[in-house]
Amino acid sequence: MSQQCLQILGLCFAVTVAWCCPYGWIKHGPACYHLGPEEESWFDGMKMCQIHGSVLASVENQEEHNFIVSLMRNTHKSIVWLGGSDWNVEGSFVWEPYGDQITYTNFSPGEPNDYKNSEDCLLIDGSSHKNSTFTWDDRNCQDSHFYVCKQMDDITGNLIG
Ligand SMILES: [Ca+2]
Ligand SMILES: [Ca+2]
Repeated sequence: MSQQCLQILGLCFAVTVAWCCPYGWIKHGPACYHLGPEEESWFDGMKMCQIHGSVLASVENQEEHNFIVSLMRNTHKSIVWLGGSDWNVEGSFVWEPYGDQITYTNFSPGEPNDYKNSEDCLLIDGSSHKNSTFTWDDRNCQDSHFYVCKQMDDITGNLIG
């Protein structure tokens, strides 16, 4: 199925069943993704995503994980925040802000470990510290890292020209 789209005068016109992502965002499956250009705390990363009509990314399966890792590699970002947190109930990670259950995980061995009882936010770590494995870790939400926003096709998908 073709996934081309036309952008004319700022309006999107879908060709076949596709839609347009905002400029600077990358379409993959039923969502658009954007890597934040600056390092932020998990909270500020979530806020920045929300300003742009999205949330910190959830990861539903291995294929989506691999896609986000490819974004990280292409932009030379070794660590990015995801939308997962166990801030609400320690040890029970959900996808914020909706509280969706996490069904797929890709944690590093020994993670999540809630180190010093202070780690409540999820990230993908592809740094040499984790042997460039691009696996998940819980970290202190106040730490500053790049982050990945995800915008679902809730509204734009219906704007067929
Ligand atoms: Ca925790
Ligand atoms: Ca940890």
